[in-house]
Amino acid sequence: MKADNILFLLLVKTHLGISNCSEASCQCNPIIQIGTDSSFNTEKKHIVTVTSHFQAGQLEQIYENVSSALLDNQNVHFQNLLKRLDLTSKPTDCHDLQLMGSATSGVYKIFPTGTFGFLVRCDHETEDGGWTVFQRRTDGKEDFYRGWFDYQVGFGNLDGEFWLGNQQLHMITSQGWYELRVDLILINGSRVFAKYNVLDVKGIDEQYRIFVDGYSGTGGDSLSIKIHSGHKFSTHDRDNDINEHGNCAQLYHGAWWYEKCHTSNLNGLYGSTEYGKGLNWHASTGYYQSVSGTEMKVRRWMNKRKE
Ligand SMILES: [Ca+2]
Repeated sequence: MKADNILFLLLVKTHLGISNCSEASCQCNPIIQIGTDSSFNTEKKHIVTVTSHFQAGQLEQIYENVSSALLDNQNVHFQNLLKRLDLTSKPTDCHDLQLMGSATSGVYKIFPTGTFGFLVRCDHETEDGGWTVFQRRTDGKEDFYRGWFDYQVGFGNLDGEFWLGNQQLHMITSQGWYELRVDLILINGSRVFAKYNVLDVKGIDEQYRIFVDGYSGTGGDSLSIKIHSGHKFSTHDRDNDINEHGNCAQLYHGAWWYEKCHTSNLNGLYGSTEYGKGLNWHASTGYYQSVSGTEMKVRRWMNKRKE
């Protein structure tokens, strides 16, 4: 029921209303009379007048019907509004938080599907924001030479250096289609980045195997080539690489999706200039330089769930 119709009926009640029509003179059905009124025909045009007569009871019924329709209609609107403003709905990642109005980078709790929620760092500044950060190196204070369990559940300080956790990364990126951004600060202070499509970050049963493709950016591609994409995660105490002669995580003091072994090693030894052991992003640093800062982050670009 449109508002102007309701208004019309209310006007009918008020102005034509019940007083024009007694029980004795009215018929059961409303009478609508259409005619012309020559007394106002000053411009030689026909003026059409419409008069109607309702029984009092009919009009009351119409009024009640309109009122209840209005209430039902408003109730639906109200329910829809509540859904949109549902204060109990929970953000599943930093992109959700951004949609809910969060505009400041910092630490927030998110509730990816299938989890009870956990704290993450959100980057709402880089490239329109909405990024959920899962790795950060800033000063070398945190020990990144850790074992499988630490990398699985995460470690460090979300306001400083940290690894969010392979399981958390898996739970976040399983919710839809994500892009991955790697931000790097080179030792000369310049900043470069690399972006990929995240095709998949598998779960524990596949040792958090990662699949990325579609490089773009300024730092060069040191992740998507076959050396990393499609490989399992390895730590010094879990050798999942395909290097038959050792454990890449031990050889290069890191934890990563090694093949045999790497073109990037961002969980390596901070500041190291030893071959392959530092925070290498080969396309930007080669194997003898570290970057001085890193952030790795994901952002959902489509809600569609993976099959
Ligand atoms: Ca090996």
